[in-house]
Amino acid sequence: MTKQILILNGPNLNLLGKRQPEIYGHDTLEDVVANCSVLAEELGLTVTAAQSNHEGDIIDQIHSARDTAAGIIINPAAFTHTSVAILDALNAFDGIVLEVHISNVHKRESFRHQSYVSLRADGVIAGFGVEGYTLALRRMASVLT
Ligand code: DHK
Repeated sequence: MTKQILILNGPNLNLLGKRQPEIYGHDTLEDVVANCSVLAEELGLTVTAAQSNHEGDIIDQIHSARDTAAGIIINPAAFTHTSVAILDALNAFDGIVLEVHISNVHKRESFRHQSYVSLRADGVIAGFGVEGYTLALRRMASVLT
């Protein structure tokens, strides 16, 4: 059985490729998931992906991952900076957690410099564009396989 990785994206990332492309680029979330699925096969991993604009749905996805996934690659988007509830859910997950931000949040408004999720994340990638997701997947493979 290959190890499963959940790629979990938060609010507004369903608009990736259309929303503020000068910040988030032109690739869509479907492109990101397709690239990760191809790479996962090369790396001997399996990928599942979910996106939600709702905090509770993201928490439910993390709870489900407790029984199914060895790792979570999460871009909580704006919830990064606000959600103690997502931090608590991730603290109830035993696998590897990698936090991805497409933009360099540290170069942006000061409210984006704070991340609750970073208190749990095993690693953080920011500012590498959507390539951050495949970099995180490669890191998952080196840690898990
Ligand atoms: C995406 C968002 O939607 C923002 O709310 C975050 C993050 C940054 C990103 O860079 O992927 O502040």
